[in-house]
Amino acid sequence: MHSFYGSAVAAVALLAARATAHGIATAMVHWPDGTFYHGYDPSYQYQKPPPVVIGWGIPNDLTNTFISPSGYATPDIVCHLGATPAGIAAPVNAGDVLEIQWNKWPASHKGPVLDYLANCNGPCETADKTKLQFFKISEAGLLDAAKNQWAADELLANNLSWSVRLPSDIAPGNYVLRHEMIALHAAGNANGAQNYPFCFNLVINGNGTATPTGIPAVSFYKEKDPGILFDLFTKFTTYVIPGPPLYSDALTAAQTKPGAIKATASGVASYVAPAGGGAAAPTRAVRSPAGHAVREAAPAVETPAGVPNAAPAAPAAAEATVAAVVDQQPAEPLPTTLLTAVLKVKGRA
Ligand SMILES: *[C@@H]1O[C@H](CO)[C@@H](O)[C@H](O)[C@H]1NC(C)=O
Ligand SMILES: *[C@@H]1O[C@H](CO)[C@@H](O)[C@H](O)[C@H]1NC(C)=O
Ligand SMILES: [Cu+2]
Repeated sequence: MHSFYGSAVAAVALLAARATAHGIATAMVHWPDGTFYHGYDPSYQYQKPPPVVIGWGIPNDLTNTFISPSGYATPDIVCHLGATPAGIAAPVNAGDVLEIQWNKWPASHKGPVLDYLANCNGPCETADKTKLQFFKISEAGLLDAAKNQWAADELLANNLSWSVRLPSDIAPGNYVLRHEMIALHAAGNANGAQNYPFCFNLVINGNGTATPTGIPAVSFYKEKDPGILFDLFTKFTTYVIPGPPLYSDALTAAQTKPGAIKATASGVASYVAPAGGGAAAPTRAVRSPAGHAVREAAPAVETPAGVPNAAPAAPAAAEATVAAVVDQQPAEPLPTTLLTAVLKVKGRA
């Protein structure tokens, strides 16, 4: 009996250790605005109603687990275990910096940090994750071989945060940001690497036109890739970062300690193109003098034929959603140019 009891206690202790190990990317801060967005936490499923956040849902991830190489060809590698699309998106601009915040990360879990984007080509809230075509926008692996210093160490040193800059030339639209760490402490053995991918919905505004070629996440990695089957405990001088090549116009962001948050926001609905055509002209949340975010029409985009697409007015229901996104507002005057656009959308100019 005692031995049975003892092993049961050991099993519970092991489960507890598992649940407290590893980490989740739980939030995103948009710079230069300093706007904080909650990502997803598996505990949200017990709240009634569960919070709607920009992070993809992973209610099955109750042990804070990871995806192994044996799962690389399954949909779980896309946005983590059983992930479901986020219900809202963060409005950002091409070229902006997004700071991803993790809730914890063990120092033993050395490895690379990777970021990808995929255009949902429609609302991301109903995206089929197996159809998303991702292109890599940021990668960092072994930073200093002599010191055995990795991207994961830098993330830890910066208070569990990682900054990624969006390419400035990509076409506006609804995108999924896939942020991932790969822990290599067991990767010397087959099937030993641990992937921790997490996804966030973005509405990216801007004047870019690039539509980088992507691939499905199930095609990113193979069990025997040099950056996946890798012995962290032998002598090495280089590390080959796994996955597809970096997008040619990828930009870099400085890795810094988190800056002061200026506001907390929930997010906006993905832009929905009007029936009958018209290119996606997403909207952005801006701060109105009254302290509410309002929906601003994105600049008209020239079609190849030279016909500007009309920036459609936001539907009334979406306007109401957007008006509620920014919870706290610093009192700051709205620039005149934005104010004009806002008034136009509201039909007052
Ligand atoms: C797009 O171009 C307009 C006009 O030059 C500029 O005001 C705006 O800031 C640009 N948007 C982005 C996101 O760069
Ligand atoms: C680091 O993170 C902790 C916990 O989230 C927070 O309390 C602290 O203010 C952060 N420090 C900095 C410099 O951001
Ligand atoms: Cu772990």
